[in-house]
Amino acid sequence: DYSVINKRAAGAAAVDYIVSGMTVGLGSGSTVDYMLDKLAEKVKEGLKVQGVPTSKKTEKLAKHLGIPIVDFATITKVDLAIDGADEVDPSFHLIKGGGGSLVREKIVDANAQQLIIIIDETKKVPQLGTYPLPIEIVPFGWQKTAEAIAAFGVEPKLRKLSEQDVFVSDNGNYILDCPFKLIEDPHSLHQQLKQLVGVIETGLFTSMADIVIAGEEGKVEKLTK
Ligand code: DER
Repeated sequence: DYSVINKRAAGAAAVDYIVSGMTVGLGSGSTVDYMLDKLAEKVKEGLKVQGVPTSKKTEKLAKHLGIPIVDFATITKVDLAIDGADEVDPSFHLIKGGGGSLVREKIVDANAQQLIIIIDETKKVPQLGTYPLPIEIVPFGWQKTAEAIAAFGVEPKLRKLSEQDVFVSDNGNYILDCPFKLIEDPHSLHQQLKQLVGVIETGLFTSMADIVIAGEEGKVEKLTK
């Protein structure tokens, strides 16, 4: 299907920005997984990189593919981070967190000199909000935190793996998916949500992305701000 071709094309194009000696933030999600396939090929051909994974899932796949991994605590800087997104608006503000890795993604992405976002073109939107905003919260008293978020006129939904199993992030927290529908001012909404007791991080990544690579019909469109 087209989205696989487009995600693969975007992932491959992002790898061209990696030069030997770089420390690279490795995002999470299916588009990044395709990027890792391509990166592994380049590593086999001699490219020297060390990867900083943004999830246990990415770490496992990167190791399986032979991509060197470094402990984030030991490195001084991330030269380049490559990550996916659920929505991208014309100002390059993002909604992320569909895969549940938004906290580690935001920490690594925020510490990168440059952030490249790889998507298939269906993620491009005129305004953020159609995709329910993921918000990572402390499990203790989560219902109270959900009520505080509901005061913003949204119905937060606790992310579950199944009827019985609540989703738990790599950091041991819960995620609420919040269908805001239309987000007029992503940065201001993020700031208001972030201040609520019990909220750890939101999936609003504002003013962070430098380059967006969108796969469309197998080609790639490279957008810079
Ligand atoms: O969870 C995330 O933020 C991921 O980047 C994710 O949203 C992108 O997922 P995809 O590449 O599988 O579409």
